[in-house]
Amino acid sequence: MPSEQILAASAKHPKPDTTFQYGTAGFRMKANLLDSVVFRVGLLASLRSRKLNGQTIGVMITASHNPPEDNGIKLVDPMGEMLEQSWESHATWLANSPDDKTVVERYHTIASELKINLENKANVIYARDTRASGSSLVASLVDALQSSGAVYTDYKLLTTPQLHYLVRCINTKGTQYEYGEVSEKGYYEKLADAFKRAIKGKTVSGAVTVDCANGVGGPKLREFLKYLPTAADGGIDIKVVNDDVLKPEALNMNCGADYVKTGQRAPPSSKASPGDRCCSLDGDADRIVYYFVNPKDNAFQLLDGDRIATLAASFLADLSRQAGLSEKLAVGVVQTAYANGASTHYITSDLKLPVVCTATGVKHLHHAATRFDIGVYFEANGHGTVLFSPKAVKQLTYAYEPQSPAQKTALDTLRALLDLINQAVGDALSDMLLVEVILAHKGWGMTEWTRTYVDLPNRLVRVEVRDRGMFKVVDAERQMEEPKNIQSQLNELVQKYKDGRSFARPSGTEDAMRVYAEAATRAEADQLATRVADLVK
Ligand code: 16G
Ligand code: ZN
Repeated sequence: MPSEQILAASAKHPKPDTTFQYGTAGFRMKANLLDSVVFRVGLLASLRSRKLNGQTIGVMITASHNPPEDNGIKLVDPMGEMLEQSWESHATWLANSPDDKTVVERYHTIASELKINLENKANVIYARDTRASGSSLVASLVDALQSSGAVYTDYKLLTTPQLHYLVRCINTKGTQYEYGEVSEKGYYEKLADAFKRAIKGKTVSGAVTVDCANGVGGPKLREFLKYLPTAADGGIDIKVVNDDVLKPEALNMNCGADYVKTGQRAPPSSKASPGDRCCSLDGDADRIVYYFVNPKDNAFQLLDGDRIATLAASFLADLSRQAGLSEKLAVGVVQTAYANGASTHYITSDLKLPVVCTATGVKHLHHAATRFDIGVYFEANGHGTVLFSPKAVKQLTYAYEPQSPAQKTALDTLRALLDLINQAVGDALSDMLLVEVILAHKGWGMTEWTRTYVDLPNRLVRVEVRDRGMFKVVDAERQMEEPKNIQSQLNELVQKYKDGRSFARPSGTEDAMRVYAEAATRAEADQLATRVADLVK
């Protein structure tokens, strides 16, 4: 009987005295607290697959840019998207069951409330990043999958986006939406082939140095290089740095996308010369930021998610115009309130494209991007991708007949990008190749890319508060509804600053408030941030 098996297996994974919550990116915390959570998420993965008639569900064990001693777990839905939001509360409920008996009871309650046929097959695949705690957490997961009778496959070490890719490939196999071959090799081959088609006839100037945060992106990028043509073969030269995965304590330490974005500086280990094109991935390779040292003034210049979004949007809108498709396909950009005001202004005023603002967290942006035919979404921190609607896919792949050789060329590039860009989730390796392709097409270096607009000085501060639960934010986190009096005071403050803008929101991953402020000068942005922080303290 599965119930007895689940009960017995659960007893091996006792819950510590902690309250868990499935947050913006699943459960994430110190790895030594996660054993019971992983077991219970495994049970939920079985339920989710059964609910969806045996479609394959993904489980990723990673804590992304967090320190090495942390870990985390998140579920991937059949098309490679994040777990449907309504299921997050089931995950939280199951994870907080006080004892094993309650685990089994709640497992059955979820099944009966959601009308899940427990006789259905359950299929689950999983992978992990390079953290030392990963393999023991995988053992807890396997206990859950076995005791709940799921069929499962261990994909060992993968980047988060690679797992999302595999889930999508499995569930689309044999349909008209077949996404790719179900293997890690299939991922490299698909992207490498798309890259070759996208870069055809163009030259990537100089090498790009990729900081892999000493995470799983390192070995995966090295493997990927075997499939990518080098510059001598009309491709790209990629220098891999910070790819030491044998020293677990090196993960995300003084390197990686989060280090670079938060500190606005290159990793101290960087040997790049002024002008060199560099980028950094995070620990599970779903985030990327670019940067370089400007040879003119030796100043560090960051090109974050906003820059990648604007670059991609301008290129895709140009291509769709050149292909003769601009009437048919609506191009738009999705950002969060953290997007630099200058980038939003550039998209609306210069590119003349619509911008939608959503709450923080990939799932919100992803969802909003599906409303465009070509929806570009990026968080400023470098999480993002471009989504093509079913209508766009149809036009690009067979319905549309180009009317001239120029239209055909643009259409071919769009088709290549459709394959190059990970449609399941933001993917640092795919995003990097996208940026490289666009720079090559535009004939741009980092200086030209930087010149598109000037970032407004900004400041982000973390504020410790007694209870962040008392803050209620609305309008894509830009307005504070509760406590009642704060927003009007915030508005008054903001009015005093030229180009001032500010908001405060409770963090979804830490017990703190975050305050963002921007203004015409550095000093004013700092001052505004401090004043707003005082308001919420
Ligand atoms: C999570 C989100 C990330 C977001 C961050 C905000 C995903 C996969 N990850 O890491 O996109 O930027 O949370 O953190 O959605 P915060 O709520 O603590 O500011
Ligand atoms: Zn990540």
